[in-house]
Amino acid sequence: MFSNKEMFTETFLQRLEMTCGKSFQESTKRDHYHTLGIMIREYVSSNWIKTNESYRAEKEKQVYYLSIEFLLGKLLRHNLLNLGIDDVVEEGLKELGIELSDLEEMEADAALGNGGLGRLAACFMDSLATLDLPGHGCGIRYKHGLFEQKIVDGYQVELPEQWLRHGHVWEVRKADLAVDVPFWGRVEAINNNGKLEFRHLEAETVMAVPYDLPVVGYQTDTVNTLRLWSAETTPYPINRDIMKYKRDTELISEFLYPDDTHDEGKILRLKQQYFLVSASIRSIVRSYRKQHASLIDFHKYVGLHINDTHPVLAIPELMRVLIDEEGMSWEDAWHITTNTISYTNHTTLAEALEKWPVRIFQPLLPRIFMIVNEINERFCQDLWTQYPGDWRKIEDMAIIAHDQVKMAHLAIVGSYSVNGVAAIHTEILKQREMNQFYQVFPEKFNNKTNGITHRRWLIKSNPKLTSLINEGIGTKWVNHPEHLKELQFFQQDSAFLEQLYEIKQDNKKSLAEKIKAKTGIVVDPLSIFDVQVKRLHAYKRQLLNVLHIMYLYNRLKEDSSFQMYPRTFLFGAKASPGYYYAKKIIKLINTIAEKINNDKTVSDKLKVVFLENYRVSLAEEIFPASDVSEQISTASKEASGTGNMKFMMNGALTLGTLDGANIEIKEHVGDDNIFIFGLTAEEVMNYYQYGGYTSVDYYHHDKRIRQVVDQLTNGYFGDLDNEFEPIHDSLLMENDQYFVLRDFSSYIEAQREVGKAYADQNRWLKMSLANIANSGFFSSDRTIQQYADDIWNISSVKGKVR
Ligand code: GL4
Repeated sequence: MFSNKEMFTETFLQRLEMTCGKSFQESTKRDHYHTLGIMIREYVSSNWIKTNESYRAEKEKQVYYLSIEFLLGKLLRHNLLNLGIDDVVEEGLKELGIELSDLEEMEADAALGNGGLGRLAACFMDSLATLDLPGHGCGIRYKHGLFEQKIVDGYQVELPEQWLRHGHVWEVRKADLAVDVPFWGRVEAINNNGKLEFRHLEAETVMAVPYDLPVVGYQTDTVNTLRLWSAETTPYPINRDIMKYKRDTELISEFLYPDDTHDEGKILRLKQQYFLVSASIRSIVRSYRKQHASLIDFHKYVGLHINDTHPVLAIPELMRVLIDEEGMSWEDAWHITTNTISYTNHTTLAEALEKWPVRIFQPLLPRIFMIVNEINERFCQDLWTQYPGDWRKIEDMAIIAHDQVKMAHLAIVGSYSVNGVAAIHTEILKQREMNQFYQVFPEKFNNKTNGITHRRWLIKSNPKLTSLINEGIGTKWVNHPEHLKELQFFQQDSAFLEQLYEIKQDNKKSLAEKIKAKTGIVVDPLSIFDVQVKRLHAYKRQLLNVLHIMYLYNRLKEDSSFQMYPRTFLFGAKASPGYYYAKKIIKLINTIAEKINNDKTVSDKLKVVFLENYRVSLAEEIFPASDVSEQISTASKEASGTGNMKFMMNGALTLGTLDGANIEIKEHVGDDNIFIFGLTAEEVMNYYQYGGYTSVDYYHHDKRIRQVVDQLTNGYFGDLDNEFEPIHDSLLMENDQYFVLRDFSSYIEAQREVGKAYADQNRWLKMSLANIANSGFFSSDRTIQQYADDIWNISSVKGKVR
């Protein structure tokens, strides 16, 4: 049906009538979108079935990527591109008077994630399928994804997200594959001929129903599966208050927790975690059982990867299945489990390290708690043998201590691989945060620097740049992004650089139009588009950016001879609804924007725009139109960052600290093609450890700082009733935990360099080209190949799917 335009239009019209029960004349854009979606899903279904059949027939080892978040965004254009039918469809629809881009507007972003961690999982799905690797995703089908953000009077207001309102055309509900997940109740031990057996009695059972999405690789027949679980009531609950049972059950897959950098100590969150893990493992074991007589070789055929600690209950859950359901000994079960599970750590922020009070954990998951307890006791005994008498160390490292279950400790002890997400992050884990564990299990620790799929973040989102690259170096970079390096040959080619310039300008114009339409603010595409888009968090230091803008504004107002290249500062950020300080920063950005944008005396030099409801689909319009990529976190705090890679790939230059993957970006582009400033991670950590920083000294000794900090509270931006006092206090009274004032001067200096470099267009374009040319390393294809080779031990099945 997609082999040519004519076949496509014919089938499309037929299907439209069949699925929507309407004539073409009566039909709406939504009907068109829906029909096209169904056609595509139908088109992939035979390869989907064949992929699964071949995995079974070949007894391939398969990996399941367990993640509490998958930040997918829209799938229509992405699927068309991967299937190689985007042109046929676009042209065919045109014949019918339909614009494909209008249909894309109909699709809701699947926002089942918060930020980097969830988007990484989505990029990994794309790379796994594209590399023909047997790897699937397991997640939760939240009824409401990440909240929709509105800005009202400068403040963030959250609305429930409604992505399922019109259904989700890519999913297939598989009610027949539902599994039961038990909570609460009690455990009874039974002596069966001298062997203790455990039964979980009087549990409240939740039915987990899978919704499968096909994950289509780029120009390959491989179609993997992303299985999202939905919580439903079991048909015959016994002895219950039915309404309460229904509410409690459905709540499990109702909302995504809107924060990934905080440990949410809520029963519901723990329920979600066990729900995901238990449903996934039950269904994986069930299909495994059809192929294998026992689970004794399970680890040779199955890998379970846990994306941060949220799915760490996979460890005791697999132990439970092996012991209670398969009758294995503890030792056999432990051998299998610790050779099946691998774990990625995504943050060293203390507030994100999950800990569960025993008083919550034990009653909710009684059998799982017993197993965790046993794992802990055995681990502590081992430590005792290794460090006899060192109570202190054992207490620090225990999985359960002070009535808390420490999820990261469980993850390290129960897995065979622990990886960080950028070189510096892994070093910090090994040398500092997890050093005690590193000493006991050095062989488990390894680094896998994050990556992003260049298919979505370059080919799909920046088609003009993609064409230019293809004209320059052909298309082999598409399958082997490291070939982007060949773009370096065009460093001296002024015609090529000119085209690069034109493309960036076109993309900036489109974004400018969008900004005008959404906000009424007119921005000049000839100004520098200086962009910070990411979650709002103190450590990411949007505040440093704002203070710099205030400084520029002051200079322009006070000194008529002050020269600067015109700038447009763009922000996009959601603050977690309960994160008071982050919300204040949003209000601050909007407040200074209001004043600056309405001041005619600076309007040819400075504009500030806050883009509402930052999300995957908006990000796809922003990266191609950016000149400067703000990556200004306090060094040591951002584990990797992945936005930094998306900017780079689209030719924006990084202005950043030596944090996370910025360091590796610098190594790849070279010192001349990046702007680095601020404290190093080492310096930051030394300040934390030994002290020596007094923020008020910087306030007193630098009048630029004094001026902008005073302006937070002196009414300069309007009478706001001490609105920004908490920000002011964080800088002075609380000694500026994130070293904003410490790095201020160095940041201003780096920003000046940015302005200077941009003014020399030829120099800038060469720098921009160097960034694109060296971005191949940051493709998630490279990352996933490393996971496949070093951690999972799986290989390409290319050619096996027939
Ligand atoms: C994060 C990190 O904060 C971010 O630096 C990293 O790029 C991302 C993916 O590895 O993981 N960790 C948490 S928690 N949320 C993130 O986005």
